[in-house]
Amino acid sequence: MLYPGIIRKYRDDLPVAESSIVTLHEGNTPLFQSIRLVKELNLPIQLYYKLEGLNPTGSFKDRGMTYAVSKAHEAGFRAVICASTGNTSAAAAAYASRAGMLALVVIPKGKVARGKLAQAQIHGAKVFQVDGNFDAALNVVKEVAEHPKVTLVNSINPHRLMGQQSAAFEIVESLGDAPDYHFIPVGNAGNIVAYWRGYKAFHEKGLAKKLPQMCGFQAAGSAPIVEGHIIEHPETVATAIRIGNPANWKAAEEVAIESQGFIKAVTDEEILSAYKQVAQLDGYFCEPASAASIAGVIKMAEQGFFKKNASVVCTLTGHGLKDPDQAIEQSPAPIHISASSEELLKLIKL
Ligand code: AN7
Repeated sequence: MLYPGIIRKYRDDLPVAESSIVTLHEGNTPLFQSIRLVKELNLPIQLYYKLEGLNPTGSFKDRGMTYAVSKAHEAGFRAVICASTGNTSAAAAAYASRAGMLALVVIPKGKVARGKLAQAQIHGAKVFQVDGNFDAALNVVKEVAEHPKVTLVNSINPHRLMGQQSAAFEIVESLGDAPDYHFIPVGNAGNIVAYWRGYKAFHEKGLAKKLPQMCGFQAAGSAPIVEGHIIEHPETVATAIRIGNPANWKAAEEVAIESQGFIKAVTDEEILSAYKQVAQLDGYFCEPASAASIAGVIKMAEQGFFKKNASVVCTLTGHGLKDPDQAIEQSPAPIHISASSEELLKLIKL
């Protein structure tokens, strides 16, 4: 049978008229077990990556966007609008094109990874850039969304988080239960809230016996929740989570408390190190923001945090190809040789 996307898979949780469903068959992403990274770093855990970069537009945003755009289509809106550090705009543009709607996108100038901008553009979104960060862009779109033909598809839109819960459902289906710990990057803090709601919903239905501790990670230069105040000028190489005033701040703090987890920070150095390690040891290329979750696992393991053999899921939120410039910057330049095998063989040790 053709996999139908999350709305048709979880029909009771995501109500919308059948004729309004806008899907790119998102979801059903693999849960992929770390073999070499856990071994090399001596991590005493069963570590799984939820590969959200394998969604149709290359990030977890597709789960929320299929539902938000379907509901917008059902309600008869002409256009969707979002502010974005990149992935939301890529997903909004793709789903709007599928729905025959207009996507309006407002981004912080110069701070959106190239792959994401390319996606918004090729799907035909109208892309605007502002001098200022994500938070400034969000203020603009909130005002435009007051227009009767336009609706907001940032994660303030409750349909987004309802769709994103589906990732937690899938994890429980894959493992047969919730994991002991769930590690996740935090930007606007919507995803951590969505996962928790998803785990709780399956727990209440008796489909999961336990609930995970939710462990969120912000980038140290953009860590308003950790520092307890708005960051006026957030900075981090992980541009996806370069957010100084998260939309779901309060709700995320409640999740950390209720799940007996926490929200902490990892430095750009730790993020980039994890980014390279998962690519070079486990063969998976995620974007820098996604690696914040793995950096968090490594950091907590160093502090002896985990009980032995605990199951840990890390959400790898977006594909590495989203941000090719960062990958190239983190790697040695290609070695120039004359077109000869001899010269190549002289330069390597086998
Ligand atoms: C790869 O696209 O906010 O904590 O505008 O793209 O739910 O915000 C992206 C966020 C993590 C943080 N990883 O998730 C946007 C945007 C990646 C992301 C996050 C984002 P939230």
